[in-house]
Order: sequence, then C-alpha cells, then structure tokens
Amino acid sequence: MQTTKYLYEICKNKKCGALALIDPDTKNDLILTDLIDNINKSSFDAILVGGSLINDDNFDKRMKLIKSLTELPVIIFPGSSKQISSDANALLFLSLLSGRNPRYLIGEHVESAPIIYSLNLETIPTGYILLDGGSKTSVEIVSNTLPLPMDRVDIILAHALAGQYLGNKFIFLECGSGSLNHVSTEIISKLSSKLSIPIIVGGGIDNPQSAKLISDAGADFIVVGTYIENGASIKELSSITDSLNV
Ligand code: 1GP
Repeated sequence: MQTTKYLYEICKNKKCGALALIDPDTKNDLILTDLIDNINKSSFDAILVGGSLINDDNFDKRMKLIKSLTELPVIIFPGSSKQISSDANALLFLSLLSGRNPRYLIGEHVESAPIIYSLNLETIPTGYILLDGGSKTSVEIVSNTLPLPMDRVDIILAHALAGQYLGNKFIFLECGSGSLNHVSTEIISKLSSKLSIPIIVGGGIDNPQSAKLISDAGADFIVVGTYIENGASIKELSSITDSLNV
C-alpha cells in the first residue's frame, strides 16, 4: 500500500495516530537498535527519519539499518535535499510555509526532484509550519526563518489554508525538537475545524496528558522524537500512544 494511503487510512480509523522520529546522526548503532526496538513495541504507526544536521554517509547507512529493524513504514523527514534514500517507503516533501526563505520553499525541492524521480520514491507533499515553542530550535537556526507566534492563530490559520490550497496532503505544525511548549490546543482545534487535510503536530510532546489534549483538540498525528531518544521505556511510550485514542 502506498504510504500516503496508509496514513490516510489511519486518519479514518483512529482518533489520532503516532509517529516516532529518529534523528540518525547523533547516536551509535547499538542505541539505534534499542530505540527502534522500543518503537516497534509501543504502538507507533510509522517512523520518521531525519534531522537538521545530518552528514550524508551516516544518513544512508542508518536508514538501511532502521529499515532492517522494523516492519513499520519508514518515512524520510528531510532537513535538506541531501537526505534521500531508496530504503525509505516515502519522503515528506516539505515546504517551510512559515518562512520566506526560497531555499525551503522551492530550492531544495528542485535539487532533490531528479534524485527522487530516479529512485521512484513516493513523495508526501506537506506544508510545514514552524511555531514559537519557547526555545530557539535547530530548524529556526538552520533554515534562517522565524517561527510564527503561537498567539496569532489567525496568521497560523492563513498559512495552513494556503498550504492546503497549494495541494499539500498534510499540514505539519512544528514547535521544534525538544521545545519547551507543544502546539497549543487552541491552534489545533481552530485549524482542525477549518482544514480538510490532516494535521500532524510535533515538538515537546513527552507525556500522555499532553498527547491526549492534542488528540482531543483534533490532531490527526503526533510526533515524538526527543522523549524516545532520551531513553523512554516501552511502558512510557505506550502510555503516550494509548492516550491518543481514549
Ligand atoms: C521535531 O516534531 C519533532 O521535529 C519532534 O519533536 O523531539 O520535541 O519530540 P520532539
């Protein structure tokens, strides 16, 4: 099954799905094996792989390893056009809509398109909106763009609607890895009442209470990264994924 279709099926059948995020550059292979094992046993629906600062050799090598360790779909969440691998099931084709840096609106896309074509890799067009989660994140620094303030729901909604009208299949609301605050429930419920495409919410989600609030507000997927990488147990991770659908 195509990965986009698989994700849309989850939106139809679950209140909220769960995506695990692995940054493949910052750890050795032994830790990576343990992390994937925890993810496999904690009811996640897919694994995102990517990061803002990854060197190319490691990316390909670690993608292969991750793919060999899981039955879950593995989706590239690219920090740049260099992060492409034929081992992935699909790639989020991200447009950084909250910024005005042409490199992340079209530049990286043009550079990666011929490679994606030659690998016959499935792309998932995704409008990516960076929000101010209270700490300066790698995405903000590396992309040289400013996050949108979380109290400007009208502006955030305008960006999300523009993303939908441009043909994106998902809107990804991002507070950044390890952010102090996760996306507010006010933003999620406003956007979910206006958009007709699913919403992915990531950044700073590290407990079942927050995950449930985000799910109740109308998110279609949450993303958990730092909590997994900090060594959360299967029990702790399952308490998050379980809380999404009650
Ligand atoms: C970052 O949204 C993801 O791009 C996940 O954030 O690492 O804070 O879980 P965390």
